[in-house]
Amino acid sequence: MTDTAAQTAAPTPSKRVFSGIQPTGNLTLGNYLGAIRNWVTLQDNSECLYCVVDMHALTLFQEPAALKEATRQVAAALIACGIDAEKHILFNQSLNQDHAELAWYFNCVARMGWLNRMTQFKDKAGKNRENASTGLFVYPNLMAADILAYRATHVPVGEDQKQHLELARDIAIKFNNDWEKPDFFPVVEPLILGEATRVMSLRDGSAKMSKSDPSDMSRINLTDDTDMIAKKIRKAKTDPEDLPRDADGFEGRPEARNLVTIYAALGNESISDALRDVGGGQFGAFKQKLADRAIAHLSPITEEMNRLLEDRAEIDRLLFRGGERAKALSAPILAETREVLGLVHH
Ligand code: AQP
Repeated sequence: MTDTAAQTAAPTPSKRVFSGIQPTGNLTLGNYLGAIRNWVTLQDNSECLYCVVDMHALTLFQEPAALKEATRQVAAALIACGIDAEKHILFNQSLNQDHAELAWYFNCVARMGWLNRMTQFKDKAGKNRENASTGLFVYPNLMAADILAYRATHVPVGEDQKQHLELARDIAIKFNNDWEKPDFFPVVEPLILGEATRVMSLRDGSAKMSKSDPSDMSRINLTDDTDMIAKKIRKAKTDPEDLPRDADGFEGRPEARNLVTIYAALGNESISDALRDVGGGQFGAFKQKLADRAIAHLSPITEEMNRLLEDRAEIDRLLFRGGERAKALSAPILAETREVLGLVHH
């Protein structure tokens, strides 16, 4: 393409949604309630791009065959949950290299001090910071690029991603200011929706439910069968008291709060409504109700996911088509960005 005018990006719709998920293992109930369920709802009134962020996964070592398999599994899970890959765009990140290019420009915009404050880097790098990959450190710059390559305006995420989205806002503002292009990149809005914005581990109410937690009993996977779901809920950590009658009674009881929050979110009700039903009862009976609700909700998803996984080539084709459509949206935005930065590109 030699004509930059022809590359001018079409006006972005007033609401364009982007969000991503790492193929680092089986999706969990936390991913589902904190993010994916909201992704599905947003499809009704917005243009949406959903991305399996395989390049983000590489910030920690991934065995190649497992990464490929997890990418297909996550794509199948998203479709099974209700993501419409025809009406909207579903793809894996590495299919569109514009993310990586824009991330480099953002590496030159974001400040060391901003990244040094990121709590997820501290959590994931642990005590051995010197040995963490540089990719893990600049992860939030790639995340900002994922979003801003499409000038997306809204990003549905769980509570844990709030700090990264603030950084994406700071990058957009600094870019627009430094190159004196007000509104070049939108200042994105996080959408943190629903009752279960931070689902906690079933073994420890103070730790986030996470797909890479070494203990499988800490989480419910979207691939778990009904017996496994029931077993994990039965064995979930609790305390010796009965359930409280109102939310104030959760003080100092993170496990009770977590299980009731999951119960409420699965039933599409508020925590106070859920407590009207189960408050004051014993954990044994409550856990049975929770297991019934979780199984009723998740079994159809698991079934559909397994059906889709019978044809992995079709999943690959679908992701590839999504990648082409994503690229068509980002290419003109990247062309404009190069022009703003002063890169010769004709
Ligand atoms: N426990 C959770 N409760 C609510 N929301 C959650 N999310 C993740 N865990 C919870 C949301 O799911 C989306 C995708 O997350 P991700 O895969 O990009 O990475 P993550 O946040 O680091 O999730 P995990 O499961 O903990 O992955 P690993 O173990 O690989 O680090 C995001 O919107 C996230 O907020």
